[in-house]
Amino acid sequence: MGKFYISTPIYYVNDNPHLGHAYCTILADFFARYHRLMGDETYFLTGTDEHGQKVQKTAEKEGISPKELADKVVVRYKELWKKLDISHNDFIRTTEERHTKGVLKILRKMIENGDIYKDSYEGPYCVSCESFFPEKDIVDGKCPDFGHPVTVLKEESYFFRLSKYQKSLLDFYSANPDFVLPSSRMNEVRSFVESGLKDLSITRTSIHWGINFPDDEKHVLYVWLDALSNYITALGYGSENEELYNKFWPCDIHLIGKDILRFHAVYWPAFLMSAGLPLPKHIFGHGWWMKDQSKMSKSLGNIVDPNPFVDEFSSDVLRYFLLREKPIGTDGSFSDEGFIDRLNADLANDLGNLTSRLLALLDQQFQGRVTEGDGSLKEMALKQLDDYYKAMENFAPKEALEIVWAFISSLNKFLVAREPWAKPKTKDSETALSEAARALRLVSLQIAPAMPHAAGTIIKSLGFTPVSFKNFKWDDQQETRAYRISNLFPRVDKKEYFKELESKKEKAMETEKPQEEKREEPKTVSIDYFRAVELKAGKIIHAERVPKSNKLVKLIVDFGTENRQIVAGIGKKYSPEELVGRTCPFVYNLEPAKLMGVESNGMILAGNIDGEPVILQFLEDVPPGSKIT
Ligand code: ME8
Repeated sequence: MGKFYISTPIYYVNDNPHLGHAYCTILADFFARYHRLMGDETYFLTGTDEHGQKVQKTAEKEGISPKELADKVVVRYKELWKKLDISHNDFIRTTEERHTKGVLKILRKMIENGDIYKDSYEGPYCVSCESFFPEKDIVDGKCPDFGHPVTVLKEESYFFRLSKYQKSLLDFYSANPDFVLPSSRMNEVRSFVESGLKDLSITRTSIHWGINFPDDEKHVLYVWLDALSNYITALGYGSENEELYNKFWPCDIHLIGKDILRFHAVYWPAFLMSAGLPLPKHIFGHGWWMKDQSKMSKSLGNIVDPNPFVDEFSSDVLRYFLLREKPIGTDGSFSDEGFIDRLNADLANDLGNLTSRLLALLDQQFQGRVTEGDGSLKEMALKQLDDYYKAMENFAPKEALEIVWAFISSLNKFLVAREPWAKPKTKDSETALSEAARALRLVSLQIAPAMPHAAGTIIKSLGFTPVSFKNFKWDDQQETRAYRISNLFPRVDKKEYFKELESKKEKAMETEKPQEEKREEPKTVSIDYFRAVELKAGKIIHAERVPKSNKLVKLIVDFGTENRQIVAGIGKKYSPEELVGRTCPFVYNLEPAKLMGVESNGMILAGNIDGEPVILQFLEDVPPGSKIT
């Protein structure tokens, strides 16, 4: 029996889970379920990344402690994973005692190896990426990965001798060319390491929310050493019982988004080398789900919440869509329309119809009796199963499901050719239906990693006892009794669906009134009263009209340390194109509100000429984020 250990990233708790997080976790679940069905002893780990500046800052904004924030958000992750039938073996939180213990053990080993030293660091730092970047990579004051604004940071810091590991890393990549997958990403990583590695700052004195550096408590561990260690601390590394660690480490695959590849393919192996621990076998950097041409992110206001899709259609449907719609390595665009089309074509039509038609014919003609069939589909079935195995071993879910769907289409053709409905209760009809039932049993096994519920229902309704890939045999269970079920995936009327969606949105808009509270303002205000209003310069980096409104424009505004979404009522006077690139004054600490269903986090200042808004601008260039006092 083999062993298989797979992990997802641990997700930040400064934000609610969205479709991107769901995607990575579903992918990992898909592979974990497959390996369990292959008979491998499988360990599937997920969890949350709860320390660091992002969490500290969000908590401050919400007026709660970072731990309170983590406790609140972690529940949303756990609930979503339950809803999505995620079968993880463990869920690690970096605020757990077991994690701290393990991190300190790794750090101790790195110190013993002479790889940690104290110095001070000054350089461009991106708060969003929690990362310093080399000066040469900064363009227009923006980080090279995402274009977030960077600030110069100087502080005393402990460093890790990453530079010492440049050659060992390159040797390791040469010996393990499939360490990073897809292989195109291996080249990216190799070139990054070849271009030279600088030592890595691993502590902060400016952050308080994290694991303290031993014997120097003003230093807190920088989030990546803390976070990456979760992959072994969850297995008990550093505890009294390292049994799981000894059994499952090294990990077979760290599944991550391509955004965090460098941390996993360069820093993590170097940390492990320094601590004298084995390296993971593969790092897989999957592509992103995009919405409106951009990666989903809260600051761009384009995130998709997976919950309504599960509530309306089931977790099986969402899982199938995400796994099947785009290749794992590349980016894909999410649309409601694409979702419904996929559901109707693949699930309602192909699989749903095949299942209900076959079960109905078996019931009508043979009271559900399934016999041995005539073996006419066996060769094709086993050939496609072989191809499916290959796709799964290559971490290619879309391709694996395409193979199954090509088989489903052959089964539909097989029934059309044999026409069991035209010769009821004959021997030929019986063998054709029984043969198709055996093939559908195999289909249900092959879709089980993607759609555990549908797979279970199909196998049960065919009267077969569930098997795994390991003990699957085409000809076993010679006779069974099937029963009818209603269509597993009812067809969705697209027109009706979108009509209903629109009316739901309209209703939601009606209940969220624009913020037009009428308050008695005092005639004069004290300076303290005025100071309570935080005004800042912000640069508009994106603008688009709010659908169905000729007045409202959705802006993405750069405030130096973060981008914010702000809705402004200036759309009658200004087109979005005219607004992009301008730096204007904004009220920065206005209570968040929703305008026509769109979240707004601040307010642009504007004058008023004959009832028309006119925006204000500075006479000189003012950096985004400058305070206005
Ligand atoms: O980076 N499409 O956490 P995170 C697809 N805590 N996947 C997406 C996505 C999108 N639009 N957006 C996010 C962190 N993801 C660190 C990780 S690991 C030791 C520490 C997925 O909450 C993708 O897998 O920002 C990405 O790597 C992960 O969420 C980042 O989650």
